[in-house]
Amino acid sequence: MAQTVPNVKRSVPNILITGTPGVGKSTLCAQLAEVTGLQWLEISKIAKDYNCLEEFDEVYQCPYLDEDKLLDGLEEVMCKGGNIVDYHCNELFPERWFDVVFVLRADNTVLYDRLTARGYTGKKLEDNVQCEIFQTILEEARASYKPEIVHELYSRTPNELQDNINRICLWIQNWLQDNST
Ligand code: DAT
Repeated sequence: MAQTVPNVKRSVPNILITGTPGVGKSTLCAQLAEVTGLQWLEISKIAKDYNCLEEFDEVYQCPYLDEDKLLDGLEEVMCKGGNIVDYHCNELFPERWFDVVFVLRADNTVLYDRLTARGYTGKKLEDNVQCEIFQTILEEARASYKPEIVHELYSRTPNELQDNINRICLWIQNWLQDNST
């Protein structure tokens, strides 16, 4: 079972960047970590490093995730704050971990091309494009976190990427001002 830990006030915020695979999470997180100095936690990689991946799902061509083990492994670092968490799902995380949630979006055609370029085919490609069409990840975020901390950001072009980084940096500045003692 994941630990239950009381919510401790952080001096630096935790940010969740979520969205359908291919919407541009890693691209944005890498640049955001560089400009802010916050720590980028790429959950897909961390799950591997913490040995949280179990047997392979042949249909979806990806391994099952041991969520409790992953969450336990992340608890300490998340309590300290200053993290940019990058993952395509969001409902598995404790709500108290995050000060803001950004859901990245892309048009279906843009996403289709990006995922095809990544080598996705068949059911995996179709399911991910449908996930974006039905805005599944946005709905999941709105159901899992206070709606006022959930923001939708389109990331279709390099200009939009830059705008999003500027917007998140501004959000961080405001948060730091509001939460300074
Ligand atoms: P994710 O981490 O959500 O799976 P990614 O960051 O790997 O997505 O991006 C998928 C591809 O799209 C990759 O080739 C980089 C490109 N990309 C990401 N954001 C973009 C943007 N705003 N404009 C143009 N291309 C972008």
